[in-house]
Amino acid sequence: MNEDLFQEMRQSIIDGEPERASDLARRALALRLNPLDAIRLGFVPGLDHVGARFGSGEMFLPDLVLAGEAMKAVAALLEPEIQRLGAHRESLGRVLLGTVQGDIHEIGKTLVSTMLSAAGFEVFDLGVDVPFDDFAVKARELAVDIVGVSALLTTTMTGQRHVVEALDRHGLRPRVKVIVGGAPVTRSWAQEIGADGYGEDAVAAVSLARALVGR
Ligand code: B1M
Repeated sequence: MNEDLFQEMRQSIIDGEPERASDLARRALALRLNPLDAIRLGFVPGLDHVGARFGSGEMFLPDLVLAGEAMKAVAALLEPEIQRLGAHRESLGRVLLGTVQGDIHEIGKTLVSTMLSAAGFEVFDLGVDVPFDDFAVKARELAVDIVGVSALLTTTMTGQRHVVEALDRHGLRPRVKVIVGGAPVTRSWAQEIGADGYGEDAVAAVSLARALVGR
């Protein structure tokens, strides 16, 4: 039965219909489906489909925009429930998060942010298109334990290296740990730029952050 619902979710993103997608997200909540399963198994496969078709020239920028809008509407509905499921935890540490300069992809980064706070981290989300130095300035100001840098484009993932360098220049390394993620990012890239780890998805980002603060 959930398979049919997941299929409808996937299609609502492919069709770029925020209201239909929101209705399906509400239905998932009413059915007490795990909101992360709805995201991972229902809605994200729709985004992946649109992304692949965009990459091969069969879908166009407006399709990408509409799919993104539909996904944002869904995330706004499901994220409070993800938070609620993880509420009541003690603070595990402070994390500063943002999508790197030049990059406005926010959906994955916001999911990572939600999961980290649900797991018990205090999260400061700088949003998207964050200048390299801002990560360092804010990391010092907020006395964070971890800086997380998201990048979705092969052209902007190089900015993750600049963030590591900015933290070095501000004398914050190695005390402040750096985690990187985003579709084009790999473990070997994280190693190459001197980051402390790479999260393949939001769940892996939480495990990594816990390991880095010794929890
Ligand atoms: Co863009 N886009 N986009 N886009 N977009 C991709 C990334 C692309 C792969 C599509 C494609 O061509 N197949 C392609 C990149 C190609 C490349 O560089 N190799 C691409 C392109 C080219 C572009 C533009 C350049 C298009 C143009 O203008 N010609 C443009 C760039 C704008 C810019 O940033 N400067 C652009 C714009 C957009 C929209 C604005 C329309 C929209 C974003 C809307 C928004 O965020 N508000 C959009 C979308 C929706 C996508 C796709 C379809 C979906 C991205 C997404 O939200 N995925 C994407 C194709 C794809 O990924 N299938 C694509 C769902 C999300 C849950 O996953 O973000 O991967 P993801 O996050 C995951 C993990 O990666 C990980 O955990 C998350 C949750 O599990 N993760 C972390 C992410 N950050 C992490 C940080 C961590 C740890 C883990 O630690 C800190």
